[in-house]
Amino acid sequence: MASSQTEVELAIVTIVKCFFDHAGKEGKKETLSISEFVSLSKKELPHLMKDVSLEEKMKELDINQDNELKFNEYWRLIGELSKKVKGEIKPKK
Ligand SMILES: [Ca+2]
Ligand SMILES: [Ca+2]
Repeated sequence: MASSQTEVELAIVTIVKCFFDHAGKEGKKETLSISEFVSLSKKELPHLMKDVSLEEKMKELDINQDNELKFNEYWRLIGELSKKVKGEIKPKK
């Protein structure tokens, strides 16, 4: 990747890489099992996910109920967490 990437571009790359790094640990390489989801949440999102029941969140995100999270299912979590962060950041006046 080019070194001229902006902070925001790098943040997006990091989010995508984070998914595949964890998804590749066991079973299907392109989806997160419950244990991969738990380790991703604990390792990469410890502050944002600290009050969240990971088993319930997994069920909520797993739209097709196959006990695996595809990228588009994981992506909804990023959307939710972004809203949570947005609530904590006040816009400049
Ligand atoms: Ca996997
Ligand atoms: Ca699924």
